[in-house]
Amino acid sequence: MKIMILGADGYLGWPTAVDLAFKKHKLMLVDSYIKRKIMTKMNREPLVKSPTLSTKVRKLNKAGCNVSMANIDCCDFTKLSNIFKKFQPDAVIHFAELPSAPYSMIGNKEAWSTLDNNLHTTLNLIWCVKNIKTDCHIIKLGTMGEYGTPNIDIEEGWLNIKHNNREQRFMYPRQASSLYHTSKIMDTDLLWFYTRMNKIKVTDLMQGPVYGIMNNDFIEANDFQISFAYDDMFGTVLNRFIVQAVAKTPLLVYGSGSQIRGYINIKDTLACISLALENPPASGDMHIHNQFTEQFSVNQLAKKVQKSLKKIDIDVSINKIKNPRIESEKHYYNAKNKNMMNYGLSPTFLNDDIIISIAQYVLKYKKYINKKILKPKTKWA
Ligand code: USQ
Repeated sequence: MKIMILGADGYLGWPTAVDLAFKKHKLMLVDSYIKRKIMTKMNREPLVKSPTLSTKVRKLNKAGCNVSMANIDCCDFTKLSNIFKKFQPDAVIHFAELPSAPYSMIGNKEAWSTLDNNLHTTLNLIWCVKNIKTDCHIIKLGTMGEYGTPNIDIEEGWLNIKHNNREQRFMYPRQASSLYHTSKIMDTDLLWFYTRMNKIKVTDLMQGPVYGIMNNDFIEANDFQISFAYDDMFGTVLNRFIVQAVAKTPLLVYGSGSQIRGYINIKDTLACISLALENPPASGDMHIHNQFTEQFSVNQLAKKVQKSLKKIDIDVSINKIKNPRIESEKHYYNAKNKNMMNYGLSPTFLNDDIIISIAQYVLKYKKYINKKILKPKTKWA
């Protein structure tokens, strides 16, 4: 297939590019490096720096892949549509969004940059598809956080409502607890609007917090490491706990630690993206899949990390600190995740070996850990 990846430089974009390049798809990688620039400006570098896409793409092509790249901002409609027109993709995987809840809550400027970037990139992509190639499949990385923590089971995207003896299928109610997550609700709404109006094909992958690293010969041989963030803005909780343990600092549990989320290993993220590519919706239809494999509370995650890392002589304590976020801590949480399993996903479950293998990766780069960026600095209120 001819596949465009928007946001191909990031934690998920780069591994996806490597995975699909070696599956012999023809790729066009797009990135403006906005996240790199923000991370550098805020002194929150990922654990290991990776070269920019041009160097990496050259090596991919030397290894027999068929990959091009464009360093453009998807917020620029003219530039995006020119590339889209030339490449004529069969599918576009859209990661080109600012992904940080804490960043979006710093102040007005950060709120606007999150909203502006995320809605602009999504709307421009939709316009490329509807004007240039309507049968192109849009795969957008959504987030489980769009649903929030409702007091009823979380279905996969849709809910049948019976009201005064009449029935209708609606989008499952969304109620997020950060501006970032709210921006994702808004772009979902844009996609659904144009699916109805212009008969485009959309898959929305409602993903939970991702953890882990990608073990890949090409990445390791060339030292093209993934963008593994562990800081308070861009790091997800399990990756942060493992870095905190390796740095011999306590695991920072926000609030009571009873918050429950659905988690996924990055290997399964890649598998889900391939499954989404293989199972496109019909024109005028929108698939929504909940993309996580297991539910944990933050306390359970912290205890798992503590117990597993004891096996490699890392002793770590757990610190409950005042929650910098405004989020429900004690809540019902039961989210469905059957769609991907029905497509054939065989889930990777979190166990001691996986936690130890991530810790061993972090240990290799221990000297780069910046302890100053571990504690949360953004308060929601
Ligand atoms: N948490 C801690 N300690 C930490 C960091 C987080 O206790 O050091 C807690 C948070 O309070 C929260 C939970 O862990 O209850 C998850 O936090 P997170 O930072 O791992 O995840 P979140 O901010 O929700 O965002 C991340 C990604 C985002 C993605 C989302 C999926 O940054 O791009 O959309 O996970 S989800 O959470 O399902 O919405």
